[in-house]
Amino acid sequence: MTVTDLAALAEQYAENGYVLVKGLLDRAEAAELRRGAHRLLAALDTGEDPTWGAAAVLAGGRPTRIQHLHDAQFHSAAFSRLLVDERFTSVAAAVLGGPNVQLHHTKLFVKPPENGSPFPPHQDHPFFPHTHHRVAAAIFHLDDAPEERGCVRIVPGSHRLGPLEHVEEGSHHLPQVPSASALPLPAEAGDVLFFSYLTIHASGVNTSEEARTTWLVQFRDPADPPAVRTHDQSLGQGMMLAGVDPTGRRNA
Ligand SMILES: O=C(O)CCC(=O)C(=O)O
Repeated sequence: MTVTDLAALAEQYAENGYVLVKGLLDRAEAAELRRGAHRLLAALDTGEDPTWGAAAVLAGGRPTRIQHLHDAQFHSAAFSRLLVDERFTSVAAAVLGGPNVQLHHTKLFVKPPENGSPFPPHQDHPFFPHTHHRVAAAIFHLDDAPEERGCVRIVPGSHRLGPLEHVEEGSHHLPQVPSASALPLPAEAGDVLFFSYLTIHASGVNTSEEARTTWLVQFRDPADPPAVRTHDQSLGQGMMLAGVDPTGRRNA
């Protein structure tokens, strides 16, 4: 990626609160990671279903389900390599607006076919608030995510609203924001969606016959301290993915 490309991506991110980077990984790499992701989930899935309580309304009252795994990079080196892959870290640094990128946490998601759980509209901010809001997510698409597979939806520009009051019913969400008002962002295997933790986002039910597989990486500027210590249990939190931590703060 050239410096000009990175500057253009950073500009889109600053304007809209997100940027979808097409083909950051090639399809063969995404397919290999997808196989690894499904192997990990088959071996390590605890059976715990992280479907949010408020998801049922979006699914018309039907039961839905989703599989997840924290810290895939502690189980497979392919995911560790991805965390420091320059194709990813160069964009991560560009959207944060500085050279330093620090890991917050990761989560592998598989939305199974036919009834894969949706996510209600929310910002990620209330889950792990930081002082300067220089925190962002990257969703690696390991298979195609058209709208019928429950792709991510975004409210463009909503990061400019700042932190919003969320309703907490098991999880923080924004019942006043209809999911249909968020823009669907269909993606292909290898695409990576970057968005601010202040950007309102959601995702739909997977009603298709294929699973939707994604790897979510949350990262931050190391100079942005947590406003509240939450989410500290994530393995590897504080690991530097690009640049250095100029603060000398101990993260462990
Ligand atoms: O992967 C998705 O469908 C959305 C996940 C999400 O919004 C989250 O984990 O905060």
